[in-house]
Amino acid sequence: MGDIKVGIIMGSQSDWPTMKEAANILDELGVAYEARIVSAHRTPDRLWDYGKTAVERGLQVIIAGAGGAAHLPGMMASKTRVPVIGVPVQTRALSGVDSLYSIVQMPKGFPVATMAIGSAGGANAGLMAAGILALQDEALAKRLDDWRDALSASIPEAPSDE
Ligand code: RP5
Repeated sequence: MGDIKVGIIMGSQSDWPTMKEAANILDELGVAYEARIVSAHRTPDRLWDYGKTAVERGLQVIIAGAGGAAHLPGMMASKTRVPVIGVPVQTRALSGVDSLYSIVQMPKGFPVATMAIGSAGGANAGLMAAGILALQDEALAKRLDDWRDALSASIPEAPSDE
């Protein structure tokens, strides 16, 4: 099994700015990951191979982002028991509500942990993945606690005019 425990997959190059939010968080927390373009519609065989080999390759969390008819996270969840975190990418036509509905409403038996639409969802997917891995990694748990404390400390108690 490899050192990479998180797979970040996305339907298109155009999803990368959103999914890079997850990658940035994982970089900050010192979590190794891989990033791949895996499209449910354009590269279905790649999706199947990725899902089929995820467990044996040692992946413990898959973060999957897609926009529009966003079938990638659900299809990946149907192919592997590795937990899938879904990120609905914001779209021009329907603002990402299409992506959200495509990802969140999974049938019983094949869950996708669905994040918020867009960049906040991307970042939160990274934090969620880190939180899952931190259950069995004390050093990562400490880094994640420190990250959360720093965020809290950065929030002022009173609003300013600037
Ligand atoms: C989806 O279609 C992708 O996940 C992306 O969000 C959307 C648009 O893809 P491009 O046309 O930009 O490649 O499959």
